[in-house]
This record gives sequence, C-alpha cells and structure tokens, in this order.
Amino acid sequence: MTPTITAFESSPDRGKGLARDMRVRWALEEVGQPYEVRLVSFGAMKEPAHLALHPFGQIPTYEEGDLALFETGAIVFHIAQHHAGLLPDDANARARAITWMFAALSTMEPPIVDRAIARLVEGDKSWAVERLPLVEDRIRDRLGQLSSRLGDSEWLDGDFSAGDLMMVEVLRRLAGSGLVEEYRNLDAYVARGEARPAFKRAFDAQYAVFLAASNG
Ligand SMILES: N[C@@H](CCC(=O)N[C@@H](CS)C(=O)NCC(=O)O)C(=O)O
Repeated sequence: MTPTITAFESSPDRGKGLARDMRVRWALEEVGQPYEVRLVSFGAMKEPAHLALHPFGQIPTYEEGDLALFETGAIVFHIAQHHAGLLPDDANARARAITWMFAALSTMEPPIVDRAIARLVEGDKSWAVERLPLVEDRIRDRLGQLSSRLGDSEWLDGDFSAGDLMMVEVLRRLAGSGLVEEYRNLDAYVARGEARPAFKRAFDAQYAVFLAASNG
C-alpha cells in the first residue's frame, strides 16, 4: 500500500529541505518505498481534518491504510521496522541504532529548536541578543560531545542507519549558522548523508514543491 505523507504547501525554508517531511521522504527513498504527498497550508494544519491526524496541527503525518502516524521519530521508526535497509538485523546493533534516533531527537534537537525560537520568535525581545549566545553554547556542548563520539567513523555505529538519517537531519537544521562547520568531522558527516542518492531524491522532491509554488 502506498503511504501518503503531508508536507508544507509553502515551506518557510523556501526549498532548503529543512522541514521535517524531509526525514520521512529520505527514509522512504532509502528503503525504496514510493509515496504520495498531500500538501497542506498553515491554515489547513489547524483545521479539524488535519488535527484528527496530528493533534498538534503540524507536518509531517503518515497514512498507510488504517494507520495514521505523526512525529517523525515514530514515522521513521515504523518505516525502518517494516522495510530492510535502515536498521541492522543484529538485535544489539538495532537497539543501538534506535538509541541514536532518540539521541538525535531528544538530546541534540531541543537546543537546536531553541535557537530557531530565539531567532525567529523571540528575536525582537529586549533580552534576545543576550540569550542567543547562551543557546548557541549549549548547542556547541552537544556538538562537541557528538564530534568526540563520531571521531573518524563514517557513521555513528557501523553501517548507515535510521540513527544517522535522523542525526544528519537534525544537524541540517543548523544550516547557515556556521556551528556544525566548527566540527570538521560533523561537517563531513552531514555532507556524507547529503551525498546519499536517497537523500538527493528526497531533496529534489521537496524542492519541486517549492519551485511549483514559486512559478505558479
Ligand atoms: N516533533 C515533531 C515536530 C513537528 C514540527 O515541528 N513540524 C513543523 C514543520 S518542520 C510544523 O509543522 N510547524 C508548523 C506549526 O507548528 O504550526 C516531529 O518530529 O514530527
């Protein structure tokens, strides 16, 4: 059954592929599962029809037959569980790859989201200029720890896994900040993820949405 995901009708990142539908698109491309996309406006995301799929009125969602999921961690995990290619067969290696998915979402991503909020939502507050460096230092702490663990390895734990997919996607949210570039191995790690053919297909698909919206 072909799953349907939701994505922004008009992504605020203007085609940079930083919205979270990229994670789901990339996972589906990695496992070779075709999918359909339903584009939603900011208004429609807060309407009852979308809220029935996503209680927080966000994208992406994932529908497959009777199943409707939200939260990219759950969606990518579901895809990885049902298709070969994103989680190792060995039980311990699989558990470690899942650990990296959680690490990306619950340890790395929160300060990175804080930075986006500090800049985009709170940027006009009197204390914003003082707060931003504090938030960025918290990100640096995590990047430094991740950099030490990755060392010269290609991926976080053996072969590329859903843990790497999620980590690369979370780090990509720092694009333009210069923060990842402070850690040579993390910069190269993100570039390795972005060089994967499945990433490129996913990126091109979301970029096509931006192009179509701009042209028309
Ligand atoms: N924890 C959620 C976060 C989802 C999320 O923040 N989605 C953003 C797009 S990347 C969104 O829909 N923002 C619009 C809004 O919150 O109104 C996940 O990983 O799926």
